[in-house]
Amino acid sequence: MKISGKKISRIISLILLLTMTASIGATLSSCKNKGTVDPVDDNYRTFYQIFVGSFSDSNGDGIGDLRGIINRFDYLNDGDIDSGNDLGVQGIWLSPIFASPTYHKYDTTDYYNVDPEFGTNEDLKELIELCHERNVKIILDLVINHTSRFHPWFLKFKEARQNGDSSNKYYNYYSCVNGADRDGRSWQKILGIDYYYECNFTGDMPELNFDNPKVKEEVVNIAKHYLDLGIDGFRFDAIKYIYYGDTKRSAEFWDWYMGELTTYKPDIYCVGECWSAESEIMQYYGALNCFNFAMSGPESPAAVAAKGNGIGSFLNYVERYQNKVESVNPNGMPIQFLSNHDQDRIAGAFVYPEQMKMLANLYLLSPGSHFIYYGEELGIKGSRGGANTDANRRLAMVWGDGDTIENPEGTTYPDYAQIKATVVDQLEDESSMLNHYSKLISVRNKHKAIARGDYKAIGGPNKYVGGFLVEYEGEFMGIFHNVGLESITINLSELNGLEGHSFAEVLDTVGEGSATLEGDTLTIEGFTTVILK
Ligand code: ACG
Ligand code: CA
Repeated sequence: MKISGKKISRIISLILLLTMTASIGATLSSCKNKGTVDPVDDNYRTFYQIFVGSFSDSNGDGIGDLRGIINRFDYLNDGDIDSGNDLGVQGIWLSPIFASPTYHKYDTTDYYNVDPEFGTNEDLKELIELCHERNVKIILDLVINHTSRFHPWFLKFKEARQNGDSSNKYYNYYSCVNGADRDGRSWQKILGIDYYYECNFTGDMPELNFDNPKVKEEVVNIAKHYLDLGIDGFRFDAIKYIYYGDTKRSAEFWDWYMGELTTYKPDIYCVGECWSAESEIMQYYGALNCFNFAMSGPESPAAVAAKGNGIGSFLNYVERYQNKVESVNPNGMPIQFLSNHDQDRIAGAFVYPEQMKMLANLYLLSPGSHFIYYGEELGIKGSRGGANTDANRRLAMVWGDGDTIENPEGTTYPDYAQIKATVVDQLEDESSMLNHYSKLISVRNKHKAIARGDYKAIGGPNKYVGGFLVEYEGEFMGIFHNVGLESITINLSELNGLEGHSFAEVLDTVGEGSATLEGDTLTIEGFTTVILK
């Protein structure tokens, strides 16, 4: 059971301050007795990443919008955990929704208004309400490192610089240096003067100056505004760019920022995007959970295993990564995903759907909180291709029921290469990818240990088979995968690491085949995962 650590202790100290009496132990147990939701425990959810403009269109302009998400909510979560008719996700991440000149909206001109293409602030409120009725968390993509170059702050900043008006409030809003002081970061000249503004993405994305207390106040206010509205947390964009090249200072910023936000609302769900090596990612884990990029993409240990090239490194990786995260932050958890809007879609890396399903088993039946990129559950494809455009990674959802959603501008991915089986088709086909994902998520939800337990890797008798001994609240569970084609029979008592443990029953199987347990003899068919108690 993981209860110690920062977040809980913040709440506890709050309660302690209020009562000035109870001991920590007593406070914790009284929380539990009242059935209060433990905020750390409640964050082990399966999220769905929605690239809003490509998901569902409600008004016929071909662009996905918030009402489109509202209309499609039953698909995501129909509020009935046992219905089996929905995907059953318990959280959604919306790609940026604020006013912006681009289709992806990672460059905002107004942090306080939904882009008209996506709807209105009222639509957002309605969506938040709907989420909460269904116990679904909703987190927003918050891009605070940079704004659009058309943001009023930037226009005023530029003008103040050009006029040499250092008393202007906006003069120091953006990261800016004299021509001679430029370093290895990217800088863009301000017309007519010898000042350059920082822009590590493109000149259209000027970077804010976090040495300026007013800017820090702005970004706190933005987050608080959405927390007040009922937003449950954020996916923070580009966290390493706050002080680009200086991880220590960037991490200090996130410590401070998360401190401000969790003081305001203790139970927020936040995840940071630091697309870097593990050693750098870990430096942010004191402040917040971060995406595990190493588990994504076609060469990850999970993908290697699903392709039939050996499951061993995957097993060891999962155990090691979980330990690593928890050693940095006892309340931390891995955040797993297969591909996002910046990567070629993972389904394109697999020829056989069975392998893609196996990959889904491997990552969704692992510890932490998980993000499914919209359409991944259908096997949607999309890659940058020769035109080198990210739009190809953000293709229209394949509903198959007349949704007017279209591909984003700039798309070059050929229609013939897209999957043919739509949501409508897949709902009816018991063996579809969609039904596989739906079952997987329900299995994950049913057994709390899968997301929350401590994982110990258990190698199998050959390179296709292996799993984990998972410990949670003093009980043990077994998760075993067979990523090969052939059925296999194992004597569990002979596996290294399982000494002294025996299992009594099969709790669930997910995959192409079935599994049986008789005494210590476990038989798993090919492309199948079994969960044992
Ligand atoms: C975020 C958003 C993205 C958005 C922006 C800008 C940032 O998700 O949609 O783009 O607001 C870098 C940044 C990320 C950024 C991606 C797109 N993502 O760090 O924050 O670019 C290397 C670099 C990474 C880099 C990555 C991809 O280190 O920094 O990500 O390459 O370019 C191993 C290594 C790892 C290495 C990888 C891949 O894993 O450990 O370090 O990563 O291999 O080589 C928006 C739009 C875009 C538009 C842009 C201007 O969405 O379409 O182009 O704005
Ligand atoms: Ca629309």
